[in-house]
Amino acid sequence: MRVDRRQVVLGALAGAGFGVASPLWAQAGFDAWLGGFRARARAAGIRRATLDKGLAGARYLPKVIELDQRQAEVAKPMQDYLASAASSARITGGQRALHKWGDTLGRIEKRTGVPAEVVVAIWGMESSFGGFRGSQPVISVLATLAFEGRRAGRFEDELIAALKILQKGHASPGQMVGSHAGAMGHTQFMPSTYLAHAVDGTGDGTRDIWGNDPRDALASTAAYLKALGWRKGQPWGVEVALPAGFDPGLTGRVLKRSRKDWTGLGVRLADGGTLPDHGKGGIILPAGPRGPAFMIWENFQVLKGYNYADSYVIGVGHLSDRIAGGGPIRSGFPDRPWGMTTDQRMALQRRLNAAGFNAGNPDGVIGEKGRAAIRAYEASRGLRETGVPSVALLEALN
Ligand SMILES: [Ca+2]
Repeated sequence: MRVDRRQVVLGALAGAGFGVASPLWAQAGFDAWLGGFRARARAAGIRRATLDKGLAGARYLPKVIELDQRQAEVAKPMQDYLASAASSARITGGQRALHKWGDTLGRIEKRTGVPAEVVVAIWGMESSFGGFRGSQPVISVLATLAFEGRRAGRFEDELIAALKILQKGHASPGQMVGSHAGAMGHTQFMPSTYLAHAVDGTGDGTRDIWGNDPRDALASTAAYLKALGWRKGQPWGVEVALPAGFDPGLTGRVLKRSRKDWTGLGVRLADGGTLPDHGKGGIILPAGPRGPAFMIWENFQVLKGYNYADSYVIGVGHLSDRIAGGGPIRSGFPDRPWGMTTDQRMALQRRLNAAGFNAGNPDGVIGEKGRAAIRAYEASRGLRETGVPSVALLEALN
């Protein structure tokens, strides 16, 4: 209903002679949308005074929509992504942060079981250790995305959550700055995450994730991971070596086996050591069978709660290992993951989507979602379920 009303308003404005791409046209539609939003926010428990204060300076931000649409484009190759996620500057910055905030992080780790280096790695990925927390007015960002973004409903909920933060007095509208996607503070919390999981790490009664002091944000990050089910003592994942001739159809996040079974299949740690025992785990091949292989357990999924992309989780995990003194990933990366060009991988994702198997955004990265789609396709055709992308599969889907 919300979308329909918006389209009616926009349609009327377009008919009145406003150009489709005109900022004036968008601003007028946005202002009309805000009127309807106020009523829905009131119904969700936001007081009139909060709305007056919170929405006073709200404006349409065309750049936010431009960046939101750009996210859907081709993803970076995994090795480039990891080189930037765990750059030498970021590893050094993480080690410095670990030293500087060691006492705080130690207390946080004791309380939540989340290792200091994992919290610091997220801090590094999200804001370069507080250096880039974002300077966009979050209310306007969220209102723009709720008005016109790809996931309008989700962002309207986030806008209401942001207004609740104001209403509860946690922040002023001026303090609530963040990214072009509405994420706030040192570890880029969305407003709903803040409301559900932010904690006071300094003991002064505030939950300030925005200010220069990172302690509330760091404590909140660990509290969030704990709430998502973080298991103390379990790594995010470990790099493993697969024996020659290993069947890639045995890999995939959901295909879990015991340490004994994997060891029996010839799987070892990448450095040749024996596998650790953290219960049943799966093996993922983020760049296909000729690239690195990682064994993962529950904490991999916990980190996906922060950002669903496998590449993000591997980036945070690997950065945390490096900050703690670990070495680089041992395996090289293939030029063509799964033996396919980027265009072929994107075409495969599009064809799977068109055939009704959700392979996700066709960005050329066939991760666990794409592999699940392939397994579902194979099952529907009575084929052996491998989840393995290939040119032959691409052609079969034509
Ligand atoms: Ca505080």
